[in-house]
Amino acid sequence: MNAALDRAAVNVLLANWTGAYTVPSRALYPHQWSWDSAFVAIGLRHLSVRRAQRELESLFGAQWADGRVPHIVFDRAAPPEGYFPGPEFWRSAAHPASPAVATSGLVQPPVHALAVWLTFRADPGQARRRGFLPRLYPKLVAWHRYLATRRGVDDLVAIVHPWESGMDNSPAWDDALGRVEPTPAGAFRRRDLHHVQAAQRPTDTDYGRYVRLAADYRDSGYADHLADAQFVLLDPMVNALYAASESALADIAAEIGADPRPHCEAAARTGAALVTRLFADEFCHAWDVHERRLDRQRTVAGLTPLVVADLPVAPALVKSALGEHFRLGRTALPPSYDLTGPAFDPDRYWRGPGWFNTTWLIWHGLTLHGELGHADRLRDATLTAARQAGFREYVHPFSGEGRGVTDFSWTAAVVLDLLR
Ligand code: 2M8
Repeated sequence: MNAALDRAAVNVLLANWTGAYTVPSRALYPHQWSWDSAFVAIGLRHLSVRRAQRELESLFGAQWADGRVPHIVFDRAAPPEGYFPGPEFWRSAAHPASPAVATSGLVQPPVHALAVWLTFRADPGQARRRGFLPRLYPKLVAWHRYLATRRGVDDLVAIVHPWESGMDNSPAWDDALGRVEPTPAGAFRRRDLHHVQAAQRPTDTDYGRYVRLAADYRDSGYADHLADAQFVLLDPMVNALYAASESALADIAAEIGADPRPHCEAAARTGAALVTRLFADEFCHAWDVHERRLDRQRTVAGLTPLVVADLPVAPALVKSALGEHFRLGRTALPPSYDLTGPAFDPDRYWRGPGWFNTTWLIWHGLTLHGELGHADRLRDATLTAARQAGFREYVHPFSGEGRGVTDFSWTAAVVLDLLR
């Protein structure tokens, strides 16, 4: 049974490989996405460590001179009408810090150093021969320096657009987005609805606000003046991955003979700030920097700080995962949003469906904190969900029925990682 699932996961990763990286989906996402590539590498390393390394190297090949790793790297050969917003919207070439290839100017959650470390660990000898870590380490350091300096707020990292959270239409952004005047729907053409039913995607009003925020950021010269930006949020998942990636950077530094201490200290500072600033009601929430308050809604992002080592509130997060809001072990996959929350929608994207990458993060965190029974059950449930639905983008959290696109890369990748 597992052999068939393994073969099917490998086939998805092979089919979505372009020669230099893996597209998330041939249909809906025909370019390279930043955090998708990190999850993909975590799976690909079991198939070909060379390819997993290449996946990450391709992404960092598009790093900006200011250290930012763009959330999309565009494939010149892909038809321009395939995805909105495309290169003509982002106009990265006009920016002095941009790379030779066209990219977006936003970022995504910094899971990369963790992916680089896990890729190294799959075959340390081969990675050493290729000089994989010495090549990636300075790029990862520059990436984290961008986040800490240009996006830093009191030892945490801010996002300036919902797309930067990876959880685009999460209800945690509703309040802040409500203050943004949407660009009229007639002023742009969505392409996503050619591939997925509207009921499983963000609304037109959401898109109008995404477009407004992205255009304003672009027109500021991607300047990161947080005081002037409309949407400035501290997201628990972005910061959990930043802390976990600083820990991975410490391991990488030690391996290549650099000083791990600054990374250990940064991981500890961010871990502590996650607790003091974002933890309330036994859960981690998003903080609105302008409004100076927590959004008390619960999303799966609030469980992902489990990936942070030595997190003092880990037992409380495990308890919250098992409780009525997420019912860990009693759903097909952990829902992306509170099952009892007012905005819960089991079909609509990041407002309820279960996702495989966030499930992998919870599994990884449970393992890290020694919760092996819960971790094993979650692994089994994830494999069952993939067997039943295939490698779908997301699933209905109760029935496990597939939603979004099929043959989705990170789904195949994290399933492969759980199988091997
Ligand atoms: C989704 O986001 C993109 C915008 O970046 C979109 O909807 O067009 C999100 O699920 C995001 O987390 C993911 O990285 C991306 C590609 O899979 O798709």
